[in-house]
Amino acid sequence: MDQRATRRDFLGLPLAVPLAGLAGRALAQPPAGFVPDVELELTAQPAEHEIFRGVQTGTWCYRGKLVKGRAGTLEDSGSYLGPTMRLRRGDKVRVVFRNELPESTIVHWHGLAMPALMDGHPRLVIPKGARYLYEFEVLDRAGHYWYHPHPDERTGPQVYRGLAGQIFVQDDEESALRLPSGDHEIPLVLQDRTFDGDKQLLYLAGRMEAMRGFLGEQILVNGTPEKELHLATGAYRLRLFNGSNSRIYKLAWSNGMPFTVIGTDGGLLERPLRKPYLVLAPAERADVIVDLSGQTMGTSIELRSLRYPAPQMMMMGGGMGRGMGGMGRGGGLEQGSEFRVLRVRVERKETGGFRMPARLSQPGFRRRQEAENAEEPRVYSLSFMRMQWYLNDRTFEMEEVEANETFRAGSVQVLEFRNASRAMMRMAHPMHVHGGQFQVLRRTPAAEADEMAAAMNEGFTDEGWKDTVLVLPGETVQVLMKFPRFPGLFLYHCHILEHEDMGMMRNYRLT
Ligand SMILES: [Cu+2]
Repeated sequence: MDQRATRRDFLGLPLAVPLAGLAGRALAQPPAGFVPDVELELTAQPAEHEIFRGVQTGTWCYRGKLVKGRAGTLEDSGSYLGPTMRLRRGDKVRVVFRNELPESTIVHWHGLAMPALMDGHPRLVIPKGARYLYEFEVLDRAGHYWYHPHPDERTGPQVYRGLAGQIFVQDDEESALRLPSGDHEIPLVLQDRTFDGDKQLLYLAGRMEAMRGFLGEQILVNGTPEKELHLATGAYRLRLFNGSNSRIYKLAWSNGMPFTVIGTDGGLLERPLRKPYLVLAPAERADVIVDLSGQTMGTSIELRSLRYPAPQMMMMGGGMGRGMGGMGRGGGLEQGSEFRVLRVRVERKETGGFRMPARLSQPGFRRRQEAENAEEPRVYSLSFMRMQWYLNDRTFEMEEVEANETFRAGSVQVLEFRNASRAMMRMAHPMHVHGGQFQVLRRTPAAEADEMAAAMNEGFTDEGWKDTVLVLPGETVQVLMKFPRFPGLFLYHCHILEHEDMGMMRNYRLT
């Protein structure tokens, strides 16, 4: 019996129920055994949003409704982004997801450990008009997670049109720190988009652009162009999240302030870290404190993305040194360009300071020796051949799993990603493993000196729990993955969404 059938029996109703035949029965007769603390309805649907003043832009978006749970569990994002979910560790969550898009989709909960059937694998997509019943417990630490679609070959365009939302998980360890909160805690979703003359979204121009990954000409923060924050002379907690399809940010403050980083993808660090700049690849998150208490009124500070050398694909038959960069529509904001992300204006006086705790959390790190394969990492190559990206020397097949892609559920394993892209096709790939978080054990730089590495190295936050790690051209990165205790099919893939859609994605199986 396949797992899906098992799940269906357990629930007493099919996972994907045609809307017409449901008549609300799923909600009226919740399955026994699972008593949710939080119950949500989530719908993906076409919509319109005012991104530019006075103009409606067509989008696809998530709409949410809180059926049961604490007030504040669901927060409108104020933009085309989906509602923000605020959950607590240990919450039992039920989500009745409804697809009202003109194509199939499914929801993935990025960074959270889930049973396989709750994880949004592409084989579980539902057609327009159908529902999918999610039931899961929040097992993860306090942290900044997110949700987005995960259909095969269509994740890039669906996320691009607006289908993404944030999840903040809280726990007692975090609450005890009394970090800046309320209007002093600011989520910042970084995305790049391209608009036509009517301010409608434009996506890829073709396969060449897909190989490089989509790069938009306009930076949006929380769905807004030219974002400004009007702040007081206090300390703020910024929850940064790169929601772009393929843009890598090298973030820095225009006045030279270092970043005080307190958390990564999988929650709080052990201790705060100082970084001169911060590298944020697609899907990565960073939790930072910015202390404006020493600033004078009227000060304006920019959060910028700094220039860095981004090796790019060379055109077949094109002259040496001619990058793919110029191939995109319009162009102007290539990977590695410098630009402003947002502006901070200090406008109010505030008394009472925030004291940074010396110790933030007990991350519960594992040691390499705890891995089943401590001395024999599983090796996965990231490679390019004949206009196609590969992972583990293969492309995605819906149910396919190779011998080196099978692990014992609940085990700790060393995985090694080798970015083997060669001279003509050197790109950095943000590698994401579903099912939970990992630690970065080791980065081995490319044999030859690499300009990109020199420009990026101080901006990685490898000291915390991660679910996505940027692997530079020629670099080898070893991670210590703590697999969930749930058996079944999960994914690992490049989080450049155009690479993922192209098949730079593979299954792994937990047994
Ligand atoms: Cu990639």
